Amino acid sequence: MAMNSSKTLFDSAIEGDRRALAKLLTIAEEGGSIGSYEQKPSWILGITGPPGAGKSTLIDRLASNWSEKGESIAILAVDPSSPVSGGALLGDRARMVFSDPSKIYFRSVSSRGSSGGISSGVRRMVEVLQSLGWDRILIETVGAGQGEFAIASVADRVMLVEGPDRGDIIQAEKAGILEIADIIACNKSDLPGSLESANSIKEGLSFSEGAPEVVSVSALKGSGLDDLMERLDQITPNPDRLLMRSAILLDSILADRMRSRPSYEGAMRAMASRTIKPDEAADMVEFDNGRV
Ligand SMILES: Nc1nc2c(ncn2[C@@H]2O[C@H](COP(=O)(O)OP(=O)(O)OP(=O)(O)O)[C@@H](O)[C@H]2O)c(=O)[nH]1
Ligand SMILES: [Mg+2]
Repeated sequence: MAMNSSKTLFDSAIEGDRRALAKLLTIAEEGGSIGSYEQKPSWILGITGPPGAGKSTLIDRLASNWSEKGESIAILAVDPSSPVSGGALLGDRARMVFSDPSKIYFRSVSSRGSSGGISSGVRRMVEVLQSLGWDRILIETVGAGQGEFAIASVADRVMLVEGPDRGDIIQAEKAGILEIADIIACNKSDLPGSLESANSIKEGLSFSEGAPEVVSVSALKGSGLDDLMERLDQITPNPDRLLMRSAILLDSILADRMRSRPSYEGAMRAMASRTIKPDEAADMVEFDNGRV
């Protein structure tokens, strides 16, 4: 029994046993208890953006560069095997072979499997990685919906990765991701349309106070990375963004808790059958000892 206890797994993981680490993360992801350990200070970056923008390629570059400086990097990639992104997971694994394996850990996080919602699963996994003393923890999520924002908001800084020809789109999305991102990396600067995209994003942001920084990079060619790394280390928390991210994460935790209440299903069905009004359905969801 002792072999399977969290304490033993924790000790093994801290000694560099990757299977123990993987098991520990699975326990955390599924909502199990891993005991309470001291959370060492880590640097946590959320990376989000549209499919194929180059998030994984950029993460791999950054992780390689940081590991060369002796830092340890753990990467949590949320659902990289979604239908849209196809074989990205295999790509990620193949690329990781070239990096120093003792300093870099890659783990994909399924959008199912975590109890109480993905953002809670990711949050618990991050806590495990923090306790084990990983220097930098990176969280990759695809897309730009509330769910992805919540996952990225687990981090204490957020980078949006964009590709070429996105200037107009991102201006239209202003009220979303731009309110939570500290920095925007306009990737694929080696391709036509990328600089225009960066300029158009910058233009769109020029009137907003405390707007995120915009940096042009090419993850493929490696250009602009030193600048990006420097800026990433200099991000100072913007109070409005911190508030916004906290609200998004809190909403997501509360929503996940509500959905797990036994009375939720009945309320939802009653509302769908139009026998009661939405507010009445909401009233049907029962709280537990005054808690959501
Ligand atoms: N030309 C060019 N291609 C790039 C660059 N960065 C990434 N790519 C290519 O873009 C494609 C998608 O890259 P990924 O790193 O998998 O993108 P991603 O954002 O992680 O994709 P998903 O996880 O599927 O959303 C791959 O074919 C990369 O080789 C770049 O800087 N320039
Ligand atoms: Mg990816």
